[in-house]
Amino acid sequence: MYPVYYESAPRRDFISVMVSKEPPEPPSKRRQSCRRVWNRLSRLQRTIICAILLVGAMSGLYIANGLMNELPDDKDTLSQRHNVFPNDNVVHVMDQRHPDKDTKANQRLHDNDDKDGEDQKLHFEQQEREKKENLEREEKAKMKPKIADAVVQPEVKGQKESIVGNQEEDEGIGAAGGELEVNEEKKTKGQSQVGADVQVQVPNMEDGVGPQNAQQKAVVEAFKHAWKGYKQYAWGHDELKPISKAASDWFGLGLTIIDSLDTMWIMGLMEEFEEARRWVEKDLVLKKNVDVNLFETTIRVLGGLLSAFHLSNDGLFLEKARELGDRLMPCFNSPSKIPYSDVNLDTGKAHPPRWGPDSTTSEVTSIQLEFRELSHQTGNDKYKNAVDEVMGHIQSLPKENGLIPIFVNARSGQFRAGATITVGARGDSYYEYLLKQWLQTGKTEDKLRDEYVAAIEGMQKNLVKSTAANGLKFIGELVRGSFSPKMDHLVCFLPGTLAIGHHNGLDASHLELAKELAKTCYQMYADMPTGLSPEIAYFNINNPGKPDIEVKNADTHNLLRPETVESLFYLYRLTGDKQYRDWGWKIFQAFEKYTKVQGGGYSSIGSVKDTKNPRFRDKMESFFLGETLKYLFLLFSDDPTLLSLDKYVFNTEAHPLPIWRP
Ligand code: DMJ
Repeated sequence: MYPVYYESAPRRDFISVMVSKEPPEPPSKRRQSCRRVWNRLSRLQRTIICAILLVGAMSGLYIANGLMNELPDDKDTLSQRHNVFPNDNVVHVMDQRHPDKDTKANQRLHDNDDKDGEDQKLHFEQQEREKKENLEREEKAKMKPKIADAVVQPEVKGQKESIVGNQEEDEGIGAAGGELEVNEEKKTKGQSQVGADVQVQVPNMEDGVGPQNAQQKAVVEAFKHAWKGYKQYAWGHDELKPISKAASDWFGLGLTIIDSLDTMWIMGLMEEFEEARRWVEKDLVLKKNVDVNLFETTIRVLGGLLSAFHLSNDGLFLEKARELGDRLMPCFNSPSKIPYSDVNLDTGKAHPPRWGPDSTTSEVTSIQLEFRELSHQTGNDKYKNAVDEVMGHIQSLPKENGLIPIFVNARSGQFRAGATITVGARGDSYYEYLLKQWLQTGKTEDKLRDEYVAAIEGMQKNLVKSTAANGLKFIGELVRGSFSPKMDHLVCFLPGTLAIGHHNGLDASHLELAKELAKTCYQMYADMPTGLSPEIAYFNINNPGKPDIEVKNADTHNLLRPETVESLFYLYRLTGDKQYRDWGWKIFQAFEKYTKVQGGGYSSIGSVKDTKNPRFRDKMESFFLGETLKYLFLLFSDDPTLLSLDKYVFNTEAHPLPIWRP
């Protein structure tokens, strides 16, 4: 009876019965009774018991062996990660970008501690499957990553080490009294490996990158048309003159190519991207005897290179960004540390603008995102320190209701007394970068947020008014202390910025103002016969019998600017209201109708009021490809993870830079 019971009962039950329900017999007595039971068994019964015990022992050995083979795999996974990034700093940077990767791996290992043998086996089998699937996914991703993945999880292959170089050596570049001293030997050392072993990731057209619908396709066609003209007539120059089918240069840095890099990436135009990359590698010469504007070069070229680096994971772009950063650094060697507006890229001589003594306030306060990101990527704090010092100084100056005059002197460090206060030209991106710097560092620098909030309150109080006829809200200016109902198209960036601020926890009144201003900005297009906005509009605040918007003859031009479609993108992304898309589509169609040039390119026009003769100005600004078409493409995207606004902050030239994790 007993043996039958022992055999058929589960082993664990047997043990628990023996231990918990019956008092144990003394060992000698128990051994004797076992022997008696054994002797009473027939030979057949003994053989069966022996066979069962043998099979049991072999199964035990087999399971134990399986466990030994499985356990080291997780360790391998961890050590592989460390082999890929042997440098401590690199691991740290990568961890910031993969905040949950290690946590998940650790959780898996920790979970295993709680499992019994059978569960463990199942668990390990599942892990095996997962590992295989992951490997397959990684292989696929190498070929066709989602844009969101490609940019959030760049696998830096070696370039970090070569970029970081030697900090002391770096200090020699661009230091000393505004003169640029480039030690070629040292630079070569730092550059040697960069771009050599580059694996450019290819975005996936079906997977969130590239056009997904008819409207996006139309925008991509527009980009291709613009690119065709540029490539044919202006390749390597700053801009295309689409009417005369010629090129024009401002700094001689191939502005259109660099401004377009990330747009091409996002649109999935990989052939064009590769071609542009080759130009950057072979033909972009930064040691050039040319005076460049610090702000324009920073937002277009430095921003464009950094963003291209993030999207493609190609160290060439970071190396070029670093060299450019070094060549711009002499601007900061001013008595007040407010940077000079211009610098010669070869000699390093920095100076105020040719047309006046002062730097522009929005210019010196809208280079921070790019220089800070350069420090973040290179590990060299000098870039960040320089621009943070500028911000610190501007923060220390007295302001009226958080609003700033548009000029500041690089020698005295003081605002120009009586200078205009505006959210348009020369003031605009100061406000934009207050918010975006706060976002860039993961909302850690609350002083910047507070200054932004104070500035928006200052605008509400002093600059926001409504038209008499239809109550259109707009933002005017203070000229020598008096209100002027003038608004630049440039101000139309503000609705987008306000919407991002609200998305990040700022007051609901910000979103309300954003919606009102976006309506006004769209009206600046819709009210014009061509459907395109003038550069500047005046608003009628006194006479209800007069139209809301008046355009002076000198202001009727349209430069293909992005600000309105930029705001429409943010508002659509953050509210889901399709009206913003409809407005954007109408604006796009007007660009197509009145600015497209046969044979290739788009041109700014002289009059948005004249449908018969809009007067081509023969200029295609680089920001048309870098910003306007990019924001239109993003506006028509249904995928909120495409350059997620929780992961990226766009610089003022529409180049996405990653938000750091605190
Ligand atoms: C661009 O260079 C940037 O958007 C800048 O902030 C303002 N001007 C142009 C676009 O209009």
